[in-house]
Amino acid sequence: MSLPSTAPEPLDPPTDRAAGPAGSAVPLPRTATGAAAAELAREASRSAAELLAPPAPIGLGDVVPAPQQVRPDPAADFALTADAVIRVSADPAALAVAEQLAELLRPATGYPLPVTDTARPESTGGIALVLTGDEALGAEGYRLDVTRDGVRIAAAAATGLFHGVQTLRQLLPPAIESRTPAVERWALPGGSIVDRPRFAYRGAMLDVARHFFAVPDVLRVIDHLARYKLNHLHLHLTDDQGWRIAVDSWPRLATVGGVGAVGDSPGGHYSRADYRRIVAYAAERHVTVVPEIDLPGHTNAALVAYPELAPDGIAPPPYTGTEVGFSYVDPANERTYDFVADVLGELAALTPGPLLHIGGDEAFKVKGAAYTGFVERVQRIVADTGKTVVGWHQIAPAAHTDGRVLQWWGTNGEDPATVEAVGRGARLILSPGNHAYLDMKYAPDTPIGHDWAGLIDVRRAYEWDPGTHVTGVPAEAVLGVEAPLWTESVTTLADIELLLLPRLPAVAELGWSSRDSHDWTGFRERLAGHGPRWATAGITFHPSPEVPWPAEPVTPAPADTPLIPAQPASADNPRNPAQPASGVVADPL
Ligand code: TNX
Repeated sequence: MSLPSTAPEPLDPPTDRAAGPAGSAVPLPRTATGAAAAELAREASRSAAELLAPPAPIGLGDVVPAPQQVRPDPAADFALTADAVIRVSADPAALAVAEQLAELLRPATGYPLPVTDTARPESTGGIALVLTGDEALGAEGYRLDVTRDGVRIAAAAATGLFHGVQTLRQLLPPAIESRTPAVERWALPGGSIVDRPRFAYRGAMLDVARHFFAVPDVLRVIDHLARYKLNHLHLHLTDDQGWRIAVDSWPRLATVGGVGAVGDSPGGHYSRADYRRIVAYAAERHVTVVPEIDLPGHTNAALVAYPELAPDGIAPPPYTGTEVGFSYVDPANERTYDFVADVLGELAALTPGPLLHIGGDEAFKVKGAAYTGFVERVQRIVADTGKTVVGWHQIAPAAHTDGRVLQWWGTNGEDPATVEAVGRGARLILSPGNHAYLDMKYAPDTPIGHDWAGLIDVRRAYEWDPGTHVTGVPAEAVLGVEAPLWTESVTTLADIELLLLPRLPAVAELGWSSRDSHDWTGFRERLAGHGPRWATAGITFHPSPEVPWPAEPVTPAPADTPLIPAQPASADNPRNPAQPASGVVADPL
């Protein structure tokens, strides 16, 4: 999905949602004879197209994350033509998805694709998005049927329709990602898909504290999540180097604590309006924002702004390095809890999602009972806001509270404290540092990133099972997966994308697809088809030699865009001589 600020206006936007065929401002004829003639003409053009047309170039199963059930029917390919219409159930949320679909398809096809909401949406001659009472699909599942006559996506809820639209997008040729009309046969492979996720929580984290990223960058990350059916964006809003969210009751947190970043990079913070915009943009894409205020450690920026929270009451200097574990708010000072209650209260009020993340990691200087006592009080404060608490798995020893969620970031799958907390009712989000940390380098020569948890190539990002990863934690206790992106070495949107892609789709597949579909060879082949899509959309990615990217040419990058260093072709990837997407950088947002 394009950002509103940069998306080109649809070509010839229909003024009337029931307007006529492409290029025509004339409504479809309403008489029976006229309608029959139009249908005849449509059938004739379809038959002619089929006589000349090769089969759809994409296979029905070539989707990431892998759908649960795929039944191809090669005789049922559908060609989207200029007169296609989108019909949708009469429901505001479903209608919004239909409009998003139209906005997705209009730039590249140049078709008007009028959207009509109706009590009984039909797919004939276009695409139907239908809300059904099919509870078997769950809140996020969908069914997609492609026949010669049209495409139908059915779901129990608008979220399922939205995910179905992401699948449909991947079944069209990569040129669908073009922001200007492309010459292409817009064929979809015939057959049906029935799909629903394995885990309810599928997310990524962006650290906006080490380096600050402006709102358009965050919106763009949300687009990437939505494309792969990820449904949570965790924002790491505070750390030693910067406080990134305005808090009315403690204004210096943002105005003083937000000025710096790692090195001499500029800081910044989100106003309440900025944050609301992020949350709303995410919600439109069926993504829930999970805000994190990291406590009691990782708080140097807060102490610079409010020294009264420091154990010695003295303001530390602003911190621009990358060490961890040295700062903390004073757990023995009542004022600390006023601060926590005010900050979390304001953030809860701004956040429609149910989760509030309190950090809890690497508080090396707050030990034992002081640490667990602090976490327990903060957990109660979160509960008082009506939200459910999430914390890094270090909070495991604290008492259980309703719904408590731990985020596992260990590297060896063993932690008795976590297992014990799960035994007391905690659920787990899996972010193993040595598989899911997107700030780890792919290879020794990756220009940015860390390697403290090892190198994480695409295969390593893919080859683990969230359901069995932590010894002693049953799959039922696993809420899902999240890929964190820490940003000590990440300074631009292109950096973010380089580390995200192509590993984010690997994590997305672990979160969405059933375990029996897990298959590295199949995954890397399906993933390969996304290189041309990203390149066409101007999205940077790492052209990993593990992935058999197609060698066909892609839309060239604008002349002034920096390129990511080319990866050598390798024996592992003989089909990669063409460097399909040597890091095309997006339009400035
Ligand atoms: C560990 S993982 C951290 C972060 C760093 C990250 C760098 C975790 C909860 N804490 O503070 O940014 O490593 O990879």
